[in-house]
Amino acid sequence: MSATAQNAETATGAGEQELTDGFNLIIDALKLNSLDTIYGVPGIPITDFGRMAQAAGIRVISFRHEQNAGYAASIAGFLTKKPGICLTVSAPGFLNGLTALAHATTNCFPMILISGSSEREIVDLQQGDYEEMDQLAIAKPLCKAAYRVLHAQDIGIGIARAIRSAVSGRPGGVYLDLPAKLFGQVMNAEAGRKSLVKVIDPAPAQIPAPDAVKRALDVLKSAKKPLIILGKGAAYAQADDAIRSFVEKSGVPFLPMSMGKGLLPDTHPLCAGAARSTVLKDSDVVMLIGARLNWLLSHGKGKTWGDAPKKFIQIDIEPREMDSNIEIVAPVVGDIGSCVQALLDGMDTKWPVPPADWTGAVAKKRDENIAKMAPRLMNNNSPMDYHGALGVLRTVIKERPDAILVNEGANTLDLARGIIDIYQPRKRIDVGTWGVMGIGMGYAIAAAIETGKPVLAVEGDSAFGFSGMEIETICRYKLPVCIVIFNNDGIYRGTDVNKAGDDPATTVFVKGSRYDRMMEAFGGVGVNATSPDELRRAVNAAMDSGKPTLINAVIDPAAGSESGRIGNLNPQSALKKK
Ligand code: ADP
Ligand code: TZD
Ligand code: MG
Repeated sequence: MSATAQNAETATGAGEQELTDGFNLIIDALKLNSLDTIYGVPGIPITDFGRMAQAAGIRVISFRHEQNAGYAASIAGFLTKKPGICLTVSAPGFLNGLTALAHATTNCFPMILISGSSEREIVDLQQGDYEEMDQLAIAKPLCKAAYRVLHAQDIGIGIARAIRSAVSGRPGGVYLDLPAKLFGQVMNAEAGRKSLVKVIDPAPAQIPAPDAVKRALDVLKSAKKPLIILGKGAAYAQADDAIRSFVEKSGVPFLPMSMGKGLLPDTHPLCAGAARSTVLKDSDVVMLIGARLNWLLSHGKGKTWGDAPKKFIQIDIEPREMDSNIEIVAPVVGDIGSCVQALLDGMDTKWPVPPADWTGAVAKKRDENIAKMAPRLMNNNSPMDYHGALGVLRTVIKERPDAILVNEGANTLDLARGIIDIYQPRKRIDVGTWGVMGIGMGYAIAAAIETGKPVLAVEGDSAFGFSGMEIETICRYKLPVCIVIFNNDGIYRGTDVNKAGDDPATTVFVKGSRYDRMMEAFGGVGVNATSPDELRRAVNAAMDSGKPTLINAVIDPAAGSESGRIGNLNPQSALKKK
């Protein structure tokens, strides 16, 4: 029974017309479009909405802070290609959700932030309503689109517009403003039903121009040292088979960006992940598939890319991405599924594999680097260093390739990205384009809810602190999440000393903290692990049992380096005393 019909039974007496209201229409509109999960925090004016949505069969996951609910919604969008829904209360709740909405937009994840808001008449005259704020105006510059619905009969269209805006073209965040009065507005139920819209083909295929495909293939064919870069747009596209066939048929080495890992396994013979600096420097033709030439790829220029002249081919759904940083000689605009299929179709059966001296040199460099790293990953030092601990987690994921890895921190992020191989698409989710701390628990919760797979969250102790309270949420919903905190007593390192006074240095935390005991407070499993052997036992037990678990992995406070791999981005004072 639809929520409308359910409600109508109680709302109507004999002879009266059947009625519905804003609450029920929003629920019916979401369900009609298979939006069956909401991440949020309740309160005025959406408390009853959450209850009614839950009663109507929508999964409503209640968080402790909206930012985490928002990050959950954003990654739900990435994992499912449907907009993730985040629900917040007015003003402060809305603002707490806004960081995640901006994050979704920046990362090209489809998400809809639905927020209750105060009454328009009072807000617009600035008369001091409860949680007064002109939310629509504030959301606008931070998202792809922002809409407000004032009348119950417009709810269907409002939600349809929000869905289309989130998932069509380049995906992103959408804001939907629902003033308190809307929820209680009553209308004829039949008219209400007719006003709802089931969005047909919300993200229409965007077929690339044949000329563009031919141009790209010509440039690729001419290459002596080609490279393919797979970004998170390629992972999002869910064109996994086509991408794999294309890479294998072309014979071109590929470099996965962080969340592009696993599209082809990191252990694939064409993977150049462990030869990153070599392939960026020495390649002559680079094909970008769903990856932007932003800071993560040094904007396509400078030392990272070496002196040899390079040609870039780029596949992206967003035409304005082309030439954003440097010249793209072969832009292919369209959705990745259609583009890669068109490229495959355009490759003749005798497509030439790249020269063996190039693919051989890449493979040699990769194998050397992997061999160099191997002994460090097997050390059993106590306290642990990053390599010893990550060597253990690398094996855990190798043995459980369908688990989802969540990862944030600085050293904890950079080293885990390089060390933990990923074997399947969309199994690694992390800080993304902004390098934001705080995605951890929201991502872990959404990954467990959306996929039903076990989740391993590898967290710096600082990174974890941004969303740590959500371990209660993980325990409450009994989610199969194992959190490993790389506890090095601080940000980057736990060894800084403030020489100017008694306050602790700005980057250090309480020494010897026991994060595992936080988990026990909520009925989860907490383990303190001081050696790789202990860590291995604890993670395996957690992954086998599916019980919410937090492992405090004690890491040598001196093991890390400032800002992990991106210390070079820190500005330096010329006046600083040594
Ligand atoms: P990474 O951080 O992994 O390098 P980016 O977030 O920089 O990846 O780039 C992702 C790119 O993928 C964006 O430019 C976005 O427009 C593009 N994109 C996302 N989804 C699709 C799709 N379905 N088809 C084509 N391009 C897409
Ligand atoms: N705030 C937000 C929202 N995002 C950020 N990226 C930062 C602050 C700055 N920052 C980093 O870039 S990494 C990091 C911070 C605070 C934490 C690093 O410490 P960690 O990891 O304990 O998580 P390691 O292993 O100690 O390096
Ligand atoms: Mg740390």
